Amino acid sequence: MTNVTRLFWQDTTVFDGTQELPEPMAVLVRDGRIEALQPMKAFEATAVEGYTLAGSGGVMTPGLVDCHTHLVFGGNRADEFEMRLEGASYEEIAKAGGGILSTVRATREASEEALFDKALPRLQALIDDGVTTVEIKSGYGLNVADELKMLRVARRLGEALPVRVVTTLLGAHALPPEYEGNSDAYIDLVCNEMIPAAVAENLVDMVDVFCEKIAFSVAQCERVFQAAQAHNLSIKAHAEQLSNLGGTAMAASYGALSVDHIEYLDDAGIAALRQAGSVAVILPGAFHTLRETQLPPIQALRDAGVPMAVATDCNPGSSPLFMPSLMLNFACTLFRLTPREALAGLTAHGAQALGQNELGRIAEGAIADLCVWNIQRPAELAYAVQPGRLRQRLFQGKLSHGY
Ligand code: DI6
Ligand code: FE
Repeated sequence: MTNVTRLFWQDTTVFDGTQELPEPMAVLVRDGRIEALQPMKAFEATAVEGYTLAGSGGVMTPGLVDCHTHLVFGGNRADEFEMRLEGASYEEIAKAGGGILSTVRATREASEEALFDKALPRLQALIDDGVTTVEIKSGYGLNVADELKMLRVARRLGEALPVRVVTTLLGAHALPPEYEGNSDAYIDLVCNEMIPAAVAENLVDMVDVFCEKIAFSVAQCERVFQAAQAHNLSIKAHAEQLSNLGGTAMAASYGALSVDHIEYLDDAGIAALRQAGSVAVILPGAFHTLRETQLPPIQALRDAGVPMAVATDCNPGSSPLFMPSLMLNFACTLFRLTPREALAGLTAHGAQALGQNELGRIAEGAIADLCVWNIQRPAELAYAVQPGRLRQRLFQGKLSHGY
């Protein structure tokens, strides 16, 4: 059906992706986009043909944008969870061949079908919590065939469920065992084979790296960015998560859409983000799970006007947490974001971290991904951790949850 007109009209409070609007607004959706956003009174006077979705109360927000996930993976790491509870650190486990590499073994063994079947309910959990756009990274294959297998699963997930999937090649996530002692040769593989193969199959939208002592150096990550840009792919980085290597400033100098984690970010890194217009993605789920004590420099980012996004980072090791609304709560309680900042982080700023300015907003011309929640004020979404508050969800103008 083309040219379907829908009225979405309630005396709801509207959070537009940045702020709460001063009065109830009605939204007119045509062909999957927001055509008009008007005060209720003006809207009532306009006669429009079409389907009407009516109700009262609640809070409307943009569909949530989870801009950083690793939700396709094999196996799980409950054993390492237990080891960490007994005192082992994330880095120690990684150095002993566990951590990311343990998930690499399980992911390589899994068929594409098995990976898809395991990822589907994880993605459904995000959708049930209001997500309409999700970024999914590879990074547990670490060879051409298995990285492409992961990206294919990510693409298929977006075809199977009413959600937009943005894919990211994270070949430079960890050094696979067969390249032990030869990390530059592995970076050659990422640059010269993995990226071109993913591009040839149209499987990749962005390229990410893990810039860390237990992963890749600033110089190695820089080579990956050069290869990505040679293929016109956007870039982003995991940086300053466990230590400060300066990956943020380097990524910003290449125009990274975002730099993620950043607990150890310093003033030079913040200045670089501001200058490049990059988004700072904060991941309170990983901070919580790893019982990290170094807080990201929130006040300095705020003072510098760097947009902050919030995401689940859902993955089997450092953030086995598949609930975006819990991240709103964590961002406030652990990082002292305001509820408004946290919600902007999962909507407008999450979209910005994906280079998608038509998403994560309730504004004329934006894609009509919308959620209506059974709450009275936007701050309640961050305040309480309570599944089941999603009343309605529209994906590209079509109702996919509620009635
Ligand atoms: N940082 C993270 O938090 C995830 N990847 C990364 O580079 C963790 C991935 C994992 O532990 O499996
Ligand atoms: Fe991550």
